[in-house]
Amino acid sequence: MLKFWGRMSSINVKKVVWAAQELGLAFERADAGLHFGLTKTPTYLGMNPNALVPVMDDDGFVLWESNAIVRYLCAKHSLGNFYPLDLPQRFHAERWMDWQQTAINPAGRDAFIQWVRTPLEQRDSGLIARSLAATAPKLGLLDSHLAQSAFMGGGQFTMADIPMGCEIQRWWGLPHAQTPALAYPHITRWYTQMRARPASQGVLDLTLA
Ligand SMILES: N[C@@H](CCC(=O)N[C@@H](CS)C(=O)NCC(=O)O)C(=O)O
Repeated sequence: MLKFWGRMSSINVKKVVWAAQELGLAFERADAGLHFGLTKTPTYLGMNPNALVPVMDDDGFVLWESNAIVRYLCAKHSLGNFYPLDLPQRFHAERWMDWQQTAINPAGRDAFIQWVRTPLEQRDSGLIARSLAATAPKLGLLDSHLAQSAFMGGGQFTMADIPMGCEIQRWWGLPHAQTPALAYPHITRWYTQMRARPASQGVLDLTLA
């Protein structure tokens, strides 16, 4: 049985749930993290010593790191399709998954934490301003990429669309982003397609919490 631990308010849990739904897999999910707790129990720490969500258990194979879980599931169930076999195609997709984790996500993290997780009276507007400024060039770069490419990894949907779709779901949900279609038409075109995928329901249609 495929099982995930993690709350659906986490961007990283959203990725693995969307991947499993996209692949048509039967799975269970148990809430964990933030107010759900569980992540610091000995059993959970035995699965993920980082005390973070998500964790996956696939018939005894335990894995943490959301993008690694997405890669694993796509390689296991969609080799040559969501997980490209051609090496340049595969690493084109891999590169954008790494960029999501190491470039655009850290840039936008403070704005998200401040606006969504921090009470109004404790909010640091300087942190928000710096996070917005850091994210704008990344969104510009992403928009230019999607002007040339139908999907993140090329001409078809691959594993690389999943982490970025969850990233944009989070960014578009923040209070500053009322007119993204004007500023980022190509991200908007692509994200509209992601939202229309039946398997993204229950993930990209969630409101930020
Ligand atoms: N690089 C890790 C990051 C995991 C992570 O930071 N998870 C956050 C939620 S997005 C978390 O566990 N926060 C603490 C909590 O929910 O208790 C991954 O992609 O899986």
